[in-house]
Amino acid sequence: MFKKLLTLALCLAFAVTIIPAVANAQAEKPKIGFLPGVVDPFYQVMEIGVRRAVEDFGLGEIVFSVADTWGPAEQTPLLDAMIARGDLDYLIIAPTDKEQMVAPLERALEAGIKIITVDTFLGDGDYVNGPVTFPISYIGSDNVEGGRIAGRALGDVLGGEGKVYIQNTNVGVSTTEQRGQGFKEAIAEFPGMELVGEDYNLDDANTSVEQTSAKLQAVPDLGGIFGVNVFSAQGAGTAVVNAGLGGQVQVIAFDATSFAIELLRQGNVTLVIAQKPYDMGYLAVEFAMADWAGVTSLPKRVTTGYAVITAENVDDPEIARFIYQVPE
Ligand code: T6T
Repeated sequence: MFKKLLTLALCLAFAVTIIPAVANAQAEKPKIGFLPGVVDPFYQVMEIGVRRAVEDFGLGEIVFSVADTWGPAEQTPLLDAMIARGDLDYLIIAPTDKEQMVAPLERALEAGIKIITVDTFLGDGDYVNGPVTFPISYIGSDNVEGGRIAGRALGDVLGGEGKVYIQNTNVGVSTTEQRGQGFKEAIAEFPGMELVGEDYNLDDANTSVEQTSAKLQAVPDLGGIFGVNVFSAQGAGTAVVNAGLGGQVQVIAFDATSFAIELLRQGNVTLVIAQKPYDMGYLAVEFAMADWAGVTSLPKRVTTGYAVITAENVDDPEIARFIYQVPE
């Protein structure tokens, strides 16, 4: 009898002391903010990944904010508003400029918010030995390699000869800058190919159409164009179609929007390079959760890979799953 009573008393004591502690630990979940670069299908798919992870981890809520146009002048006030809330533990962000977003993000860090960068990076992207090391990790594509894929594809389809042109976005954007760099490296492997220009459309599809149309007029024997992101590829493709040069001037489109895929199916785009924004978003939340749980050996760099989409493989489900599907 005495033994039974003792066991019961011990069980009660356990329940009183341990169970509330466990319940408390479960209640204490981190609050995560998500601040992508701009409103576009690439980041919309990333948001789907973020929200799915938030649901899977039972986090309930995410603090979300995004600018309508690209740039640090647009992104910084949104970041400051997130800092001012005073309740965020982590921020998943695609910095819109590799230098200009450093100081604003240092302010976030000082306010106790840990940073994970997705898609784009700060400094030189090397968070171990580079000039900026405070983010937990940089999760995104290998953009130099992405540019090389585009350059080699254009070189191959043009038989190693011809004039090519780059539609780029803004100076200082880590990703698109690296894509331009990789493209130039690949083009240099073909002695018969010549880069006849690179324009910056400020991430605006209309500007991209105007610039590409002007280039098509100025260089009547232009062989191919590399559009380095959603808006650049959209503008380049549209200008080529408007000029009646579809299929004649080869377009390599970065980012697998439904628009780019449509142009691919029509024969107006040669190749579409899909990134994996869903993975970037999901993994970033996972990293925040791991850090919150005390994991200290998270990799400072995660590359998420590509799917290269052509007219031949676009209907293969293993490839088609990487087309950016966003709700209408
Ligand atoms: O290409 C993506 C992204 O990777 C880049 O950093 C900015 O442009 C996009 O968001 C597409 O618009």
